[in-house]
Amino acid sequence: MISALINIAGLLLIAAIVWWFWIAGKKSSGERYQESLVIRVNDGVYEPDHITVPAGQAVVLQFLREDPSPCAEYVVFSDLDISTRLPVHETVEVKLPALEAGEYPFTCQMKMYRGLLVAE
Ligand SMILES: [Cu+2]
Repeated sequence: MISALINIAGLLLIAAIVWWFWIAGKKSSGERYQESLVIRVNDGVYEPDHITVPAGQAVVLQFLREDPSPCAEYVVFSDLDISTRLPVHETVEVKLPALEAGEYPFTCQMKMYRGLLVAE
């Protein structure tokens, strides 16, 4: 009986740890849009890769590509028909129209770099 309780406590502890790192880790990689936001493109990732913007309001994102790999040359918002070339070491503005609330993934042209824009 006592060992069963200890097992349950152990499982709860593991669940708490998984929850903490998974949820907390996901949140920490995100960023909320404020006036301007620079998204760095480097080493196969967008940083931040999870961006929250206000719905119903046009926003301008800035991308700074530091990765010379041709894979990173374009950033594509496929749901919005936006595809923008990113010259290396230049900050490029990507203007987004007012969006309905929802999720809008963005990727490189080969979908190896992945990010998520959330309008809310
Ligand atoms: Cu790519």
